[in-house]
Order: sequence, then C-alpha cells, then structure tokens
Amino acid sequence: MKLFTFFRSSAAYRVRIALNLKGLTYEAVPKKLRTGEHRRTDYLALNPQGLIPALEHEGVVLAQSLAIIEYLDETFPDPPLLPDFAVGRAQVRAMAQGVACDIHPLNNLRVLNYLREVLGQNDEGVNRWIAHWIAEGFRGLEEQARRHSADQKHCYGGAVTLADVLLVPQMYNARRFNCDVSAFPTLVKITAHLEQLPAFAAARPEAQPDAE
Ligand SMILES: N[C@@H](CCC(=O)N[C@@H](CS)C(=O)NCC(=O)O)C(=O)O
Repeated sequence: MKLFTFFRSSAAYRVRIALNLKGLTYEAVPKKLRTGEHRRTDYLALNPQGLIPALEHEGVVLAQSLAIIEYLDETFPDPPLLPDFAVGRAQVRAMAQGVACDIHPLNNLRVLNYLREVLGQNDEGVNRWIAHWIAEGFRGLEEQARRHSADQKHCYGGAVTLADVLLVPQMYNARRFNCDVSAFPTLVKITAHLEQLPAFAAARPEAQPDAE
C-alpha cells in the first residue's frame, strides 16, 4: 500500500490515522505542496484531482480522504470506524463531513493562495478568513459532540469513529493558524484524549519522515 502524502496535509493526516488504527503498514510517498509536486503530470496521471492524499492499493489508486477511509473501513473492518446502526452512521458521517466538506475546503492552500494572489488579501485578511470558517464549522461540531459523546473522549459514543479521525487534523490546523478554540471545550477535550492514542500520535505531522 502506498500513501501519497504531505506531512502537513490535514487530509493526508486523516488517512494516516485511519491506516494506523487498522494496523496497516504503508509506504509514504511525499509530495511537496509548496513546490507544486501535486500538480505535476506524473501525479495527475495517478490522481487527476491533483490533491493530496491518494492511496494505491492492489494496483488501484483512490482519491479523496473520506472515500479512502471508508474503503479502508470496508476492506479492513477491524476496528470499525462507523457504528453498526444506520442512524449512528449518518450522525458520524455528518460530523466528519462538517469538517471535510464545510471547514477544510475553505482553508485549503489553493483557496488561500487565491485570496492572497488574486484578491490581494494580506496575512491579516487571510488569517481572519481561516479563523472565521474554522469557528463557524466548530460551533456546530461542538454541539454535536456535546450531544453524542458518551465520555468527552470521543466525538460519538465511547469509541473512536470517523468523526474523531477528522476532528484531530482540523484541530491541528486551527492551532497552526492560532485560532482561538476556547469556545469549543468539548472538541478540545476530545482532541487532547485522542492525540495521546498511538495511532493518532504516529500520524501527526511532526512525526512524518518528510516533516520540515
Ligand atoms: N476533499 C479532499 C481535500 C484534499 C485536499 O485539499 N488536500 C490538500 C492538502 S490538505 C491539497 O492537496 N491541497 C493542494 C492545493 O490546494 O493546491 C480530501 O478530503 O482528500
């Protein structure tokens, strides 16, 4: 198994957590986002969307972190990342998609570059944008976690789910951009617990071979 990754890519961070939770070994193939390695023809031949991550398994290359993680969960079901009942699965997916669809895309590198280079925003403007959209998304996620967490250690119930796999990298990004997360105590508490787990700790950006 090969993971096309970048140490600071939060979408790749999600897949690294899922691979570790499943106990799967993989070869990390780093692609430097800053130098545009993800836009070169060799990588576009593998992943035409030109985004990190992609996962190669048994000769097939998969794109999109949520699709990859659900593929891993179906192919290697132990431990499961989704509840065993339909309502639970929908609720966990709703939390995960809140991060993957509604927070992360607004703060992605190409969006930030567009704000800077085309719309002429300075660092202050870009940082306000980042903080605004993270806070906006975290508001709903905080309430969902408050309702669904059984122990303030997991977003949903009392075991690791897809929602946790998505939360931790997004919280990493929030801290990286100095966002004030004090209004989201449940998310902060859950993250603090999860970051201690070996599968999450080994996936953190600083622990990657391509970390700068
Ligand atoms: N929805 C995609 C997002 C992937 C994504 O945006 N990856 C970022 C790194 S976290 C990327 O490749 N950015 C390159 C760019 O913006 O040019 C997923 O979940 O895999």
